[in-house]
This record gives sequence, structure tokens and C-alpha cells, in this order.
Amino acid sequence: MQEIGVGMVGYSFMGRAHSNAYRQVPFFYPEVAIKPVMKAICGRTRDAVDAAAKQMGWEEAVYDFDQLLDRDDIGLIDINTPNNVHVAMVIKAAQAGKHIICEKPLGMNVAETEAALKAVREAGVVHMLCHNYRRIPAVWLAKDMIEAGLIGDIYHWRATYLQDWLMDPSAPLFWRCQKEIAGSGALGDLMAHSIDLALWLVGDIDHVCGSWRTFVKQRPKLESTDAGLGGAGSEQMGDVTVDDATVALAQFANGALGTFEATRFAPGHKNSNCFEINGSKGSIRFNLERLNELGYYNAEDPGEEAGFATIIANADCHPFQGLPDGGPRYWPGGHNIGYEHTFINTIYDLLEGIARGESPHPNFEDGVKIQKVLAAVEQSCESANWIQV
Ligand code: SOE
Repeated sequence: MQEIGVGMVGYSFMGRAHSNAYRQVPFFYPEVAIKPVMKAICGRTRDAVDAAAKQMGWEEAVYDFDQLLDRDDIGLIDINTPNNVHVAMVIKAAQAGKHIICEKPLGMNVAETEAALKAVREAGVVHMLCHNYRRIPAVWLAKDMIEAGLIGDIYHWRATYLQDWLMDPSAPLFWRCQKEIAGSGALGDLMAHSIDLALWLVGDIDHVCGSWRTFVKQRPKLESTDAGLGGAGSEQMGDVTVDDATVALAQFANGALGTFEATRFAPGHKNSNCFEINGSKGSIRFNLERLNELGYYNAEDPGEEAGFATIIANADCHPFQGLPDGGPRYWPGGHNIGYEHTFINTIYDLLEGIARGESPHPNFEDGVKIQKVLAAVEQSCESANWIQV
């Protein structure tokens, strides 16, 4: 079997999720065209990278990104860093001829994402943006149902992405609270996922109108600038320069109307990523906290018993769930899968894309489109006007 060496940068939450996926792909996707080999993981803090390499199964730890690029045994670069360095790394990796997967959002602004797209096109490498929620079987099934015309003409898109992990005012001013590192707050971190799903499931967005708030305006500065949310805060306070919550209205090119809400200030909502689509023939609805389920209402169902049905989308017939020769890929139907499988499915599609020389969606072209919507929402929040995307 063909192999590809992987070099990863970043080793916290997303680094762990992606590392697990590289380990699991050959087990759950025995038919994968290219087997990933976990060559080296990179980060700045030596002890932490060494520990991560050991725990997650990487052959080596390195402390300088260029060390990944100089190696002939590494063909794929996986970027899981804070947002402000994504594009510089993408450009370097593309120029070194490496295939690339990058965590969302692709860049800090539209110009940056366009530069990333130009670099991968010029280098002719395969590129993918990690919006893992597309590859939940229930979400992919929703796409198949829309394509099959089961929902009819789409009238409404309604997305809420709600979390509550930043509500404590004593939580430190880590990088996700700083515009120069994160680009934006709930907008680029959470609404970016909903925008990706909306563009894919409903279509292009023409106009947006948004509003945002920062509820906790100052937070304790971190004692060490490299520390994350769990790091120790100092006595000194610093300004939060991103949104804690953003809402937006959207007009789609096909005539549908959309609403988006993204917040880190919704108590009780840990990672509640929901959407609902209403069309001329029915509705579908999804909630990440019940990710094996897809709600479906068929408007043509007769009788008093008509109502939303719950499809348990983990049988062999469902997307990503059956082996090519039959039988379950993960577990027999009814045995739930979880968050980590979204990354396994994503990395499988990336490896197949590399084998075919095609960039699986969402790729950096989608990344530019998503960034244009993010930028328009931001402009609208600043100007209190409707903005054309
Ligand atoms: C934090 O808000 C976060 O980890 C996001 O960065 C991810 O993209 C999202 O999937 C889960 O929440």
C-alpha cells in the first residue's frame, strides 16, 4: 500500500483530534488508497511537544516548522495552530510541495485566504480546510436528501452554534480573545462552521446583516503568553478585542432566508451546533449534541400522525457507515459514533483526494468563500448596514 508521511504543527485540542484520526483511518478504512505515517509533530514548547509526540504516537517531535518542510519523507502538512499563522504556514508548505490540511478559519481576512489559495494552486498541491461537521453521517445524509429533492425549494436556514466555556469573567485573556491572533471571536470560531454548512447545504449567500457584542470587555492577562485557557492569569487586566457573540441575517442567492447565531455565552450549551432547513416539501433539523440523529418532516405525509421523524443515521446504508463490500465500517447500526469519527471521515477523504490529485471540499476555494461571508458579517456589525458579500 502507498504511504504518505505526515507532519503536524500544533498539539492541543485539534492536534489531538487530527492525530487520533491518522491512527484510526487505516483501521476503519482498510480500503484507504494511501496510508498515513505519523512522522513528526511540531510545536514551540519542547517538553509539551515531546510529551504530545509520545502520547499521540508521532515518531518524532520537532520545534521548528521549517524542519517539517525540509524532509523528503513528509508529504502532508497538517496545521492546527492559532489562526494568525495559518496562511504563512500554508504558503511555505505549498512552496515546499507539500499537500495541506488546515484548521478553520483558513485566514484572518479575505486577502490572506486568497493568498493561501493562490499558493496551493501555483504549487499544484492538494488542499483541504478542516470543517469536520460536514462529515457527520447525519449531516451528509441531509445533503443527500436535499440533492434528491426531498426538501424541495429551500425557504429557511436557521443555525445556532452555542457554547458557554468563556462565561467566567476570571477566565484569562488567551489567544482566542485577541483579534490580532484569532481574527474574531465566536464569529470565526463558531459561526464559520455554520457558514460552511449553509454554503454547502443551501447555496451562496448574497447579503448579510449582523450584530455582535463583547460581554466581558477585560480579562486577566496570562502570565505566560504561550498558555491557553487553563493558563494562570496575572493581576493585570487586558482588553478583549473579539466578539463573545455574533448574530446575522442572510439572504441566499436562491431566495432562501437565513439566520445565524454564534455565542460563547449560552449557559448550559457545551457544544450545541444546530441547524434547521425548511423547504416546500419538508424540513430537516440537526443537533450536534445528538449527532447520530437527523430530524425529517415530510410535508406530504398524510394524517394526524404526521410529524418529525428521527432517522438514526448510523446504519450501514448511511454515509461513511458501510464498508464497500457490505457490513459496518464502525459498529452495527444503532451503536452510536461520536465526535472523533468526524475527523476520521475527514482525513480519509483527504487521503483519497491526495491519491486522486483532487482537493476534497471544503478546500481553500471554499475557505475564501467562507471568509468573504465572515468579512461581510464583520463589516455589517461595524457599520450597522446590510452588506453585499
Ligand atoms: C472552541 O470554541 C471549539 O473548539 C472550536 O474551535 C471548534 O472549531 C469547534 O468545533 C468546537 O469548539
